[in-house]
Amino acid sequence: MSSLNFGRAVQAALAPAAITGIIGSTPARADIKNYEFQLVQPTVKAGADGIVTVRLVDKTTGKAVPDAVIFATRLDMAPDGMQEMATKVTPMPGTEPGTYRFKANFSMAGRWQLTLGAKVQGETGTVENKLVVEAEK
Ligand SMILES: [Cu+2]
Repeated sequence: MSSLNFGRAVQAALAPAAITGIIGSTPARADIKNYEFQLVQPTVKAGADGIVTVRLVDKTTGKAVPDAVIFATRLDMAPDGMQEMATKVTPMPGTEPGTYRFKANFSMAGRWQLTLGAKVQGETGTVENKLVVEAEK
């Protein structure tokens, strides 16, 4: 084996570890890691009918991704040390393709963590994101 080939073999062996180790990396091929949820607005009005809007984005194209199946949601105040302070999340119809809206009772001002799991059409695996939204009085 020439030294060049040996170098390639080592690179190939290390590649998967390198990809999982770098947060936000964008491998060239289609990959579920290329998708992420982003908050449309970082704040929400505290109260019973707070609406959080998120956009699912394909980071390789910057485009919003419609028709994802949201299968897991949790909203709690973990960012302010109140993990046990969780509230029900109700999905609402989106206002435009690629955006997803949720209604919840933001009973306390402060930082709330929205955990989302989703399946994207045509991709294996799941998108999992935690977003922090600030409830303001
Ligand atoms: Cu709280």
